[in-house]
Amino acid sequence: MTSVIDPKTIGKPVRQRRHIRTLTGYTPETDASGKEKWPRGDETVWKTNMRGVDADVGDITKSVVNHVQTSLARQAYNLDNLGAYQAAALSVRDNMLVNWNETQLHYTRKAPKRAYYLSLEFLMGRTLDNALLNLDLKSQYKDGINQLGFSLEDLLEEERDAALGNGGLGRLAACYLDSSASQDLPVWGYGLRYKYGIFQQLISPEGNQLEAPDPWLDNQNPWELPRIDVNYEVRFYGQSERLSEGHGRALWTGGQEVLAVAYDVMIPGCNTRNTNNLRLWESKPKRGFDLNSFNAGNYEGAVESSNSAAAITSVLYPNDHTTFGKELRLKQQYFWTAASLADIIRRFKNLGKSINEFPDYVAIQLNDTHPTLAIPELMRILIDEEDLDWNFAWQIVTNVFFFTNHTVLPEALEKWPVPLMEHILPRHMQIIYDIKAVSNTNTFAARIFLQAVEKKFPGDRERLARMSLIEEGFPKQVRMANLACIGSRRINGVAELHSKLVQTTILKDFVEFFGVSKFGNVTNGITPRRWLDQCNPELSKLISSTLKIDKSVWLKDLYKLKDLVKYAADKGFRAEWAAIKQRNKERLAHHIETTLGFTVNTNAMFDVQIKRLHEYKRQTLNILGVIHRYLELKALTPALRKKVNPKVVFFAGKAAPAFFKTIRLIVNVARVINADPETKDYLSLYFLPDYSVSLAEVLIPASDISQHISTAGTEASGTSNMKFCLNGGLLVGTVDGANIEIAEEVGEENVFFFGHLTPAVEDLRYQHMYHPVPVDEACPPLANVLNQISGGLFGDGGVYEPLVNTIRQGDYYLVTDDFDSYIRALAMVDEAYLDRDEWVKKSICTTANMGKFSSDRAIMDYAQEYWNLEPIPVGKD
Ligand code: 26V
Repeated sequence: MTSVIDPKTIGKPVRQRRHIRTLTGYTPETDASGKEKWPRGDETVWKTNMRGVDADVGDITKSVVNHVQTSLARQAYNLDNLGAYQAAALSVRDNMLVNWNETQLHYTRKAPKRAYYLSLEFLMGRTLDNALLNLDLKSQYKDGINQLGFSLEDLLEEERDAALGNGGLGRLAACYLDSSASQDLPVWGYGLRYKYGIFQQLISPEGNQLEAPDPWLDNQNPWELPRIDVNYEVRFYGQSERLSEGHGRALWTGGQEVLAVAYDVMIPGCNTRNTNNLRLWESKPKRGFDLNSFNAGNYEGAVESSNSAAAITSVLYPNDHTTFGKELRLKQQYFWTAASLADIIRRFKNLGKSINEFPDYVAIQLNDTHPTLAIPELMRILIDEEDLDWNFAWQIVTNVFFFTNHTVLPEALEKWPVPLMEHILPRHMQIIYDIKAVSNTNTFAARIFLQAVEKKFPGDRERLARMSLIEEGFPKQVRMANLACIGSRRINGVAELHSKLVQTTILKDFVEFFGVSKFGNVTNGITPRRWLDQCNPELSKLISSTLKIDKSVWLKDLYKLKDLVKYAADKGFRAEWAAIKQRNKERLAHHIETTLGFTVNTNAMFDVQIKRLHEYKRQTLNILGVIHRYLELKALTPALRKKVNPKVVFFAGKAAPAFFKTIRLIVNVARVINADPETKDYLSLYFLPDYSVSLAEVLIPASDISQHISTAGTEASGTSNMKFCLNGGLLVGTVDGANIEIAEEVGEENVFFFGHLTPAVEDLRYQHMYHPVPVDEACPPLANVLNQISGGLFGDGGVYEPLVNTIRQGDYYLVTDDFDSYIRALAMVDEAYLDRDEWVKKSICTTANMGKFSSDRAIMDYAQEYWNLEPIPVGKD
């Protein structure tokens, strides 16, 4: 580790010195005496708001100037890009507010069934550009901002990403919010307002990952609306005393009470006035301060209790092993589910309906097991507060919740130690034991649980143990996936293969018990607004002009892209398509040059792997492949080398400590090969630090080929694969997750598949265990690569010994078994790329066939097959 960080090497964007300027192009009106009259707030509210048709450039400049002077309290002649961004954002927010208010009023009046998406992560990225596009106001703002002497492009760069997520699961939640609003569905998101999002990643000159906090709220956040008046008390610890025999009411008292305060984030739909809500909770001490302790002279105690309340929403946990068993993480989960449920119930009660109608008006989607405590929490409310009978309460609960599983990796399944649960949530632990034990002859017993299982599968003790909510051991643990499964109406996986695996592995016993109809699949999707129109505006324009349809139409019916197939035969169209890809590569190269100081060869094929680092995602396979390519290039004569396709390989992704070495290897391989005069024109490599949604928006449109190379059966879906394909990038990948369905849609001839299939994986692992074959025999080219690393070609080989030895010994994720096939697939990519005309045809056909992967399709699947929800368009009746 080093403490000396050279910004040029590690590539943190070096902030330019603030450039103070004057707002130009805006001449204030003058009154009769010649005094300047600056715009007031009430003059800057739009008259008509439907997609901003009436918002002309004059309105916009007025509104921005007004915000500079009032909301920011700054002078028009004293403004930098950050101030101008904030004023522009506040002005766009005014626009959204009108629609948002109208939408909420409309939903209240119509009283439809609503769905709530409970997710501990919402990886939103930046908002300004997305809001401008969804409101159809981008060109007006571009002109308005220009008139004021600034550039919209510069202002967009001022915004910090809202990075309240780890990766795919959080970004999926953000795409689903965009689609819910765009499809006019009454859906709200509920999450936490972390003070610090996912850590910022720095790479030291030695190639070590360094982490820094992400203080994303340091600059005022213009996109959130604090709702100090919307707050709930949440209890932790204390005692729970049963008030009756059996499974009746209990009284939970004492402990710590924390306040949950709401912050609302508006979610504008595309080409609609529907603007939904994402409600994020912040924790606060119930009383600013514990007065009792303070008065007793225990000042530290008073501060401690207020700190411990605020700590609950202070930081997003990385989703690696360090998360498990952490008291604060459990408190986060309960704090968030309790506040969200209280809010949902309050809204339902305002309808004046009886509580047994709750499932007719409310559907709650559990995004992974993180919000599973909502199940015992709703039981607690119905039994202890609403005084319902246990069976009746259970019937309501099991008709309200829906559960999405996002991984079948056993080590990723959440479990909570029983002693910790008993300590923090004593009442919920009682309820969980009640769910486990209840057995009478009514509806509940007919369905669940152990006695009912026993009845269906008499004597099958192992099955009983597997299905139990409590895993035996020291300590005993609560299995959250089992609880989510029995407490939900339906359960789904996120891609066809993954959903099958869920049903045949981790939840097999439950499928046999409940029947298969309770289990389904909703293949993930991505929003084409952000992942095509916003990140690749030139391609979006070309598509609209070619298809001769307004983008607002095809962006909401992505199957319309299919008509592009016929243009693949058109030479002129292909040339335009290729030129856009080239300009996107140059845009990426420019970004890298200005942030990292590296000059990237834009005449090369761009090969990208961007995702969290994990053994199962096999970034190691990729870097070992790069080394193999380098060694082959070195072995060629200069004349033969000239015939090789130049390639630039990009990596980006944040890592848990267990995978720091992989980053270090990538950075040090880059150092060697980028400096090798013999090969650097043919192969170069970059690790881009601090992967984020915004970086993905620059990388994805520039990619020719991207890598989705998880061991078969381990990546539930993947969603970046969809983003690359939508932007005309091809895939090299394993037969895993959504790769399979992408190939079904775009044609297998357009995907470079390799590797063993899912059913073979278990057998291979068995063979490794009982009939190990040394890597020199199993795969000589790989053995050569490993020997070069150990031999010190990329610096001290000893550093990489653990990583290299894992592979030498036949690793669990089968790098050795798939290496040959991987190298062959990459050779096929090279060959295909040589015929550029054919390549561009493949690229066009890929984009054209991505209709299925719109998150609009996915969200409508949930609405129809799970939640039973109808669109409620604003202003259409
Ligand atoms: C978490 C952990 C934590 C412990 C170590 C191993 C491990 C492996 C995976 C995970 C991820 C858990 C849930 C998750 O984020 N799943 C991702 O969800 C995406 C959206 O459905 C999907 O596209 C990704 O394939 C899936 O990994």
